[in-house]
Formats: sequence, structure tokens, C-alpha cells
Amino acid sequence: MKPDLFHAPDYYQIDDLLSDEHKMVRTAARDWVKKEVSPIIEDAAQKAEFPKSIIKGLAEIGAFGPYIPAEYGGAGLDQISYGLIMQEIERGDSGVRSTASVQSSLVMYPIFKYGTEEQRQKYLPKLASGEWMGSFGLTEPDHGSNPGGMTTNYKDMGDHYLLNGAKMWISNSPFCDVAVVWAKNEEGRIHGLIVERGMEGFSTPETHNKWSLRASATGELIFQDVKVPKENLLPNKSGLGAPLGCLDSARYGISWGAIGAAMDCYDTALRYAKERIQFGKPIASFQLQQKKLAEMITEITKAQLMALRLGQLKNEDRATTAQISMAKRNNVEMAINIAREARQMLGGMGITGEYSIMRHMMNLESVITYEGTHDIHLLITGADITGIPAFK
Ligand code: TGC
Ligand code: FAD
Repeated sequence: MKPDLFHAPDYYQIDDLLSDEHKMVRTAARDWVKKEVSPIIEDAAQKAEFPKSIIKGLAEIGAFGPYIPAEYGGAGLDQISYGLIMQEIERGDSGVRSTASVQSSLVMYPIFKYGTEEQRQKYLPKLASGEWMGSFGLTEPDHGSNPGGMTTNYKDMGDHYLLNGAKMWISNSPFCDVAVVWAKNEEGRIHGLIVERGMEGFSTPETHNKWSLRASATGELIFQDVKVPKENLLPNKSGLGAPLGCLDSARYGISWGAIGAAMDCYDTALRYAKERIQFGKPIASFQLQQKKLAEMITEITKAQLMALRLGQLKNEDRATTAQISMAKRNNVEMAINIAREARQMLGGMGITGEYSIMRHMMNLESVITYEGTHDIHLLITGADITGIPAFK
């Protein structure tokens, strides 16, 4: 793979709107990605291996629980810093950002928000340091967009719960130490349970042959009469709103992350277009190529402004689910379109691993599907503006 020459575009001087802390956090993440992710990520993706060697570094840049208070091992940062970290990591690779998203927003967040003080003390510091890795089990083989239909269930056996069922498409599952799993009780009410590796009847087979997110490990979570201690139930919220609340946080992070992937594709295509000579001129001098680049930077700038405003609303606890859906949907579509255009601008070179673009493009096919598909987010906006849900 070519050396990482990334230069971040900031067409509207959005940096002026960031605090010194935001810029410091972003610089640390950007430098770390350049040094530790860029040199190894293409190889990891080609081999379809999650590069476990980066876990420690992710913890050090604050990517595990950026907004979780420092007393639990988190970085205690605001939501804009969280977004900037996700942006920089996904600039390197969406799969690496996935690992950080799951750990922070889908594992640490529910334990912090819905857990007991004992659960916070037991799990959060180890998750923040990367000593333990987590996964989040919501999706099932027959219930993806409609998680409320889940059949994974647990029964109260007096001194423990008995958990049965299966989750599919679970990021980090093959190597997770703990899983936050959503299951129905005997009354059909959804609760979160913390399942630990080593519990009898719990297995995590890996899903192979993915053409997307190859540097992220994906798998199943299978529960066959797993005895879960009663103290592992998350007591402070139940119902579908509990897992969906975690998704709000992860989807917000993705709305920033996708900008990172788009910036990398744009920056690569711009540099290539200035250097690549055809018909005696750099291809950047042709109007058709300039149109692509001009549209890319316009869309990136719009997405940056949207993410920043959403971050301000998040900081004030005013961001709605529908606003988050709009940003996730818009920014991921923006990124995938830019990846496709940028790939064409590199001609044949665009399909090789010498450049990051094709990897971003394939990764984004997962990003546009997980955390709510592109269609589902459109329907969330539709329901919000009309007051009429069209899901069913
Ligand atoms: P609906 O009737 O609309 O809602 C059920 C209850 O939930 C409440 N609610 C929310 N609460 C908090 N935050 C949200 N975002 C919420 N959205 C809804 C709602 O108020 C209601 O509460 P209550 O008290 O009245 O019961 O539910 P529905 O069954 O009609 O479904 C709505 C729909 C389709 C929007 C929802 O189910 C959905 O978002 N589906 C998409 C599923 C999804 O996003 N799955 C993601 C799995 S995790 C993942 O992909 C991780 S990838 C990680 C990585 O690698 O980065
Ligand atoms: P389906 O729900 O079957 O959807 C298929 C198609 O039908 C989609 O185009 C969808 O938009 C459309 N559709 C569905 N319902 C409607 C409707 N009402 N109206 C119009 N169109 C509709 N899940 C987790 O729980 N944890 C994870 O860590 C996790 N990681 C993932 C990692 C990867 C790489 C991938 C690919 C997925 C991951 N997921 C995870 C699962 C992901 O959230 C689901 O794939 C996603 O929610 C869609 O569910 P589905 O694949 O079952 O598709």
C-alpha cells in the first residue's frame, strides 16, 4: 500500500468552530491512525483478520468510551470529541471504527446507562483499557430491521436466568470477552443481559467470506441453556427503547465516521488526479474530473456541518433519534457515493490495494446496512415529519 499522505480537507474553516481540546483529541487520533493503522490495514483486510495489535492504541487515544466519565476509565470527553475520534478512525478503516463503536456505544454505554453501580465498576474500566472486548447482540437470523420480533429469551430459574436463542451478524463476537445481549423474559419484555465468555452453552462462531468490513471480525452469539447470574441483568431500562437508545449513540458516531472514509477517498483522488498524466495533461485538468472533485468537497462540507451541529445538540442532550437517523443516512450515502466516484478517478489503479478507496467502498456497503439500513432511516425521517410510521 502507498504511504499515508492524508491531508484533511476543511473547505469552510470548520476548525475555527472547534475547541483546543477537540483539535488535540483529533490530532492524537489522526497521528495514531497514520502510524499504527495505515501501514497494516490493507494486509489485515486482504487476510480478513481483525488486527488485535491495535486494541491497546485504540484505548490510548480514548476510542473506548470517549464520553464515559473518567471515574469508570472513560475519557470523559464531549460528543464532538467522540465524533472526531470516530471520523479519524474510519478515515483509516470502517472496520476499526466498528470495533470502537461497539465497545463504546453498544457495550460500555448500556452498562453505564442501564447497569448497577457494581456492574459499572466491574466492567467499564476493563472495557475502557481494552483488557476486555465487548459485543452487542440485537440482530437475529429472522429479525434484523425488526428487532422487536426477537425470539431469544430467558427464564427465571430462581437463582439464575436460563438464556436460549441466537444472534447473527455480531461485530467483535469471535473474540469478545463479554456480550450485551437483548432477550425477552417470560412476559415478552426485552431486557439486556451481560453474558461472559466461558459461560457453559455460550459460543461465538465466526462469519466468513465477507467482501466488506474484512478487517473487522463478525460472527454469531449462540445461547444453549446458558445459566446467566441474576446480577448480570441490566436493571435500569427495559423494552425495545433500551437497545434503540444505544443505537442512537452508535449511529451518531457513524455519522462522523463516514466523513472520515469520504475525506480519505477525496484526498486520495485529488492527489492522484494532479499527478496522473493522460493526453499530455494531469487528469485534474479535465472538466469531468473537476466536476467529480468539486461535488465531493461540497458534499463533505455539508456532511461536516451537519455532524458538527448534531454534536452540539448531543452535547446539550437535545439531539432526537430522527435527527441522528438523518445524519447517519445522509453521511453514509455521501461517503459511499464519493468512494465510487473516487475509485473511477483512479482508473485501473482504483481496484487495487495500493490505494484505500476500494476497501472504503466495500466497507461502506456494511455501514449503509448496519445500525439501521438506509431504507429504515428514511422511514424514521418519514415517520417523524408526518407522524405516521410506515414500517409495518
Ligand atoms: P417502535 O414502536 O417505533 O419503538 C419501540 C419503543 O422504542 C422506543 N424507541 C426508542 N427509544 C430510544 N431510542 C430510540 N432510537 C428509539 N426508537 C424507538 C419507542 O418510543 C418505543 O417505546 P415504548 O415505550 O413506546 O415501547 O418500534 P418498531 O418495532 O416499530 O421499530 C422501529 C424501527 C424499525 C425504527 C426500529 O426497530 C429500528 O431502528 N430498526 C433497525 C434495527 C437496527 O438498527 N439494528 C441495529 C443492530 S446493531 C448494529 O447494527 C451494530 S453494527 C455496529 C458496528 O459494527 O459498528
Ligand atoms: P432485513 O431487515 O432483512 O432487510 C432487508 C432489506 O429489506 C433491507 O434493504 C431493508 O431496508 C428492507 N426492509 C426491511 N424492513 C423494511 C420496511 N419496513 N420497509 C421497507 N424496507 C424494509 N447487529 C447487531 O445486533 N450487532 C452487531 O454488532 C452487528 N454488526 C454487524 C456487522 C455487519 C458487518 C453487518 C453487515 C451487520 C451487523 N449487524 C449487527 C446487523 C445489522 O444491524 C442488520 O444487518 C441490519 O439491521 C439489517 O437487518 P437484516 O440484515 O436482517 O436485513
